[in-house]
Amino acid sequence: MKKINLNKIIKNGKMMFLAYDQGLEHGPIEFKDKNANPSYIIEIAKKGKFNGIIFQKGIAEKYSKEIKKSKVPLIIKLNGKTNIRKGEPLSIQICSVEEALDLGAVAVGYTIYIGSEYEPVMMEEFAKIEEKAHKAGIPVIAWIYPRGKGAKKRKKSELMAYAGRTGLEIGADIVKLNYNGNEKDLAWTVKSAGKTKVMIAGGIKTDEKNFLKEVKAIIKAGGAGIAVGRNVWQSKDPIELSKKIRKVIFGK
Ligand code: FBP
Repeated sequence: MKKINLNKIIKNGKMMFLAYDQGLEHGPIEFKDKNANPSYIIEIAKKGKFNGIIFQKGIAEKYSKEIKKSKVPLIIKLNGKTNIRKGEPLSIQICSVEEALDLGAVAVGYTIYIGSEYEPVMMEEFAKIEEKAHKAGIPVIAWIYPRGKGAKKRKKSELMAYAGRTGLEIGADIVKLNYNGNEKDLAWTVKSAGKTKVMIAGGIKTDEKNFLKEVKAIIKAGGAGIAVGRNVWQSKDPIELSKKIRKVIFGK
């Protein structure tokens, strides 16, 4: 087993990634003019000094020149889905570890909906991805979102910690979670995740002040950072906001 190289995407134990897979997950409804263009997002990632940019394989391939030029580390999401299909959540693999490596990815990501009827399908795919990625020496990020029938009627705080622990148990280097807004619950989640780093998703666009307050709370509770999308690229001044986020996470 090769040593897993986290240094390309983590600095001093912290991380700040720009997520841009919402075009598939939610559709172009999330975009307005400029931010529909991946080149604009790459520019934000570069000028905003993000430690990683998260794309699906299509954008990684079509904009490979711009990504390489920006020198922002590329993270490829290996599964995905639209929000058109209804029913129990399932996100199936659409890109292999080999293809991601060929496209220049320094880490790969995969979503698991724990609690879904399809959880075993995603667990199995993740296991194969984790094995391949770790053999190649690259980190694996697990988006772990409790959803579907099984997750209903369960406490959000309990599920958040369960998601963190799941990340550790299945071999994820970083687990990406939705924050329930409670610092104590997050501190317990971080503890439950052990040596797997806990990163928080940005969520829908909110007021800048509130967002920065939340990032502060996340870091205080022991979170390693965020993978933010809409709050940054839907902002009027994404670079300025990125600088502020950076200051909260890295202190400079
Ligand atoms: P945002 O910061 O825009 O919320 O992005 C984080 C993210 O995890 C994306 O990677 C993904 O496309 C989206 O949220 C998933 O959204 P949903 O919670 O609706 O499945």
